[in-house]
Parts: sequence; structure tokens; C-alpha cells
Amino acid sequence: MSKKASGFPDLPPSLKAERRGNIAIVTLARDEKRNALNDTIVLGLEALFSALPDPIKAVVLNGAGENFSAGLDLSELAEAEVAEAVQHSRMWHRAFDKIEFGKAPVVAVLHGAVVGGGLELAAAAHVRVAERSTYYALPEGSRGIFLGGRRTIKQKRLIGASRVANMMLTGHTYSADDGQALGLSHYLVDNGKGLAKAIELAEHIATNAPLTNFGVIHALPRIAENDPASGYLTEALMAAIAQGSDEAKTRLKDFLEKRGSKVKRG
Ligand code: 1HE
Repeated sequence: MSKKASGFPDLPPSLKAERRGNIAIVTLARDEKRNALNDTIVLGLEALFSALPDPIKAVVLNGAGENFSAGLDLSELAEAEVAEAVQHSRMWHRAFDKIEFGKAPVVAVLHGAVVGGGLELAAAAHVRVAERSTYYALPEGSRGIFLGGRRTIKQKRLIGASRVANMMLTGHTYSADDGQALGLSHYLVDNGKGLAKAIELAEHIATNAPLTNFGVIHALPRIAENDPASGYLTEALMAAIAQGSDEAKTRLKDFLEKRGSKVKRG
């Protein structure tokens, strides 16, 4: 995809990206279909997160209108053959991998429906801010389909396979409060306050040492999945790489010479 003056690749009208300093604000802009994720949006996300401009150090991902996302665009799979459906699922895997294992940490703003593939998209982000209107559901059972966007793995880690099974089998919906207690969101805020909170968090993330952010995105989840011996080795290597950087040396010296910030009470 060609790049525009903004540095972002050309995107479809249903996906918007704007720069705000070194933050990108990415918006699912398909409110008329409740931000249902069709191939155009999923491919747009893949293109965008594959080619974030260099100055971007953190991304805020949100949805236009009253909902984050109603999940998979059901009209697109209605006629698909088995082979097409496999490729479709693999396309989602590819696109969401670019988000989760990309160049910059992603903060998602959740509100209204966070459903099916919309929950999968939210799960690909590194930090989630939920407004009180948020609700979470996996209606695959009633649609006759199955998880297709990495949730089998990812949501098992987030909320456990047994909760995923219950949501799919019974259509159980979790509220914003439930989601906060379960760890689906990290922050719970009043309606209309999510974007500002996410921007504040993204601006903080953008000030971190780049190698620490890299380690959190790329090393931390792999360490957690490694067998313990390999995990410890990966952790030691990542720690040494981060600590050995000039950036770390400067920041440590700044603190020791009373120029660095202090940790604030929660
Ligand atoms: C859609 C979709 C969609 C809305 N695909 N078109 N996801 C679902 O099973 C959720 C299905 N959607 C809903 O249950 C409801 O739309 C909502 C609760 C999210 C919102 O309700 P509401 O009353 O605000 O909106 P609406 O009137 O239902 O929808 C507005 C329009 O969006 C309408 O189209 P219109 O042409 O009649 O105006 C809807 O058809 C359309 N729309 N959601 C297509 N999902 C990789 S595996 C992933 C597997 C999954 O994601 S399964 C979950 C699928």
C-alpha cells in the first residue's frame, strides 16, 4: 500500500488513522454496521499495523458510535466454502498478530458491544480501557460458527478456557464491571471518558524506553509460554539487552543523580 503525507498507508473509509504527536489514534469507522469487521477493515488493520510510521510510539484503538465492534461481518461468511473459511481465519490471525506483536503498544477503548471478533480485536491490544456501557459476548454458538480469530489461544490466557466455553455455549454476556473483575479491562471509566484516558495512557507509554516497550510486546508473552528454563534464558537475554542500551544507562544515571521521576502512589 502507498503511504500518504501522514505516513500512514492508504486506508479504506471504514478505518481512520490520525497522528497526535507520537501517538496514532485509529478508529473503526463503520458505525452503520456497528463496526462489524469485514475483510476490508481486517486487511486495513494489517496494512496499518505492518507499516506504522517511525515517530509513532503508541496507538489508541477505538470504535465510532455506540459500540467498539459487533465482531465478524456475518454477511461475508454466509456463503463461504470450507477452504475460503480457513483462509479467512488465517487472514485474521495475520492481521491481529501485526497488532499484538507490532511496533508500538496498543491501548483499546471499549464501549457498547465488544462481541465475537470484536472481543478478539480488543484482546490483541496491550491495555484495555472500558467505559461503563461495555458488554462482552461470544455469540458464535447461536450463529453456528466457531472462534476464528486467535481467541481459542488468546482468550484462554485472558479469562480461561472454561469461561470462553460458557460464553459460547450459553450466550452469557459479561458486563463492564464483570470484565474489569475478570481482567478483560485494565481501567473502567465513565461513559465518554475512555478516549481521553486511553490517550493519557498512550502518551505515558510513548515516554518509556523503546527497548522496554519492545520487551513487553515481544518477549513477555513468549517468556510466559516457554518452558521455565527457556523462559528464564529469554528473560535474562532481554533484560541484558535493555539494560545495556545507552537509553537505560542515561535513565538510571538520571535517577541516581536526582533528575529522574519518582514512582507515584496508586
Ligand atoms: C452487522 C453485524 C455483524 C450488526 N455482521 N452486520 N457478531 C454478532 O453475532 C453480533 C451481531 N450484532 C448484534 O447482535 C447487534 O447488531 C448489536 C447488539 C451489536 C447492536 O445492536 P443494534 O440494535 O445497535 O444494531 P442493529 O440494528 O442490530 O445493527 C445495525 C446494522 O448493523 C444492521 O444492518 P442494517 O443494514 O439492517 O442497518 C445489522 O445487520 C448490522 N450488523 N452487527 C454484519 N456482526 C473470526 S471469528 C469471529 C466470530 C464472530 O465475530 S461471531 C460474532 C458475530
